[in-house]
Amino acid sequence: MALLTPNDLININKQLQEADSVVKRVTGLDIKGVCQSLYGTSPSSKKVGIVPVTSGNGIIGNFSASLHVITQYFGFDGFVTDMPDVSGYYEAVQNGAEIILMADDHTFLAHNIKNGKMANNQPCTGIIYAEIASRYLKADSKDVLVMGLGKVGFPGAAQLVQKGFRVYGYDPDARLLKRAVSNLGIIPFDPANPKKFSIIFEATPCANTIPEAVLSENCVLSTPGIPCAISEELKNKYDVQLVAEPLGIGTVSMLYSVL
Ligand code: NAI
Ligand code: PYL
Ligand code: MG
Repeated sequence: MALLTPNDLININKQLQEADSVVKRVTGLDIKGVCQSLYGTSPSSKKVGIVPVTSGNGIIGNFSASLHVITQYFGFDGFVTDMPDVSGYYEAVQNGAEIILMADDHTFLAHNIKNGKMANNQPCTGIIYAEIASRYLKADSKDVLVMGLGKVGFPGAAQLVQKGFRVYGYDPDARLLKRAVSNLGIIPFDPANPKKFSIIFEATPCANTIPEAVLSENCVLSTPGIPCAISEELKNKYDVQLVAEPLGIGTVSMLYSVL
């Protein structure tokens, strides 16, 4: 998995506010509203223990602090433990945490220890970014382009198929493209034979993955992918509604999914 850097997380509160205002413009709902509608849950100030994890590449500067900001932003009662790892988990539970948030290099989980529900960041991120894209108020058709069909992109594509969209998908990994075609019934997208879309969902770890030929004026590009899928120049040229944020949207999707 591509790991975040401390730089990605600078001023997460401002990044969240900006993302929230784009989501409102695109869908008519704020991020909380999308989560409520998606999961049918709403938070009642749940206590969330955030446990730093030192294994593998270790602690990412700003990661736990950003999760703290994110929990507060969305109305949860978050706290970061003083100790990391097993001692941190123990500390979180001792201090009344109802939900645990913790991540190593492979898995970022939310575990509601009261009701037993558990969420993984990758599918929860794919599902909410796809859901936001699917709610675009000015969409001109039910056609959606999905770029990247990996651990985030596949569940996002599944969400769009389930909602009745005509999903075109592309991944340079032929195995993953084949899996999405046979399991989800998506239409393989051929970059050499492009068409325009008003809704695009992207989930890759690469920059500039969106060819100019697929962009329609004022299209929505909903993308958790880091780095960003589109250049500033193309974004401005087509007046793209860009939903992109490094951690908070995926995290709140996890939290709502375990309530
Ligand atoms: P993954 O490695 O499972 O999937 C990425 C897929 O993108 C691969 O299958 C790869 O073949 C494909 N790909 C590469 N270049 C492409 C191109 N030009 N066009 C189409 N597909 C292309 O990675 P995963 O876990 O799905 O993560 C995707 C991205 O999302 C990463 O950058 C990750 O850091 C980011 N992410 C962001 C989150 C957020 O909250 N913003 C949360 C979780 C992940
Ligand atoms: C959750 C993000 C989204 C993109 N990549 C994922 C990532 O960076 N995962 C690693 C998280 C490690 C956190 C570290 C800490 O500070 O506790 N162990
Ligand atoms: Mg996010």
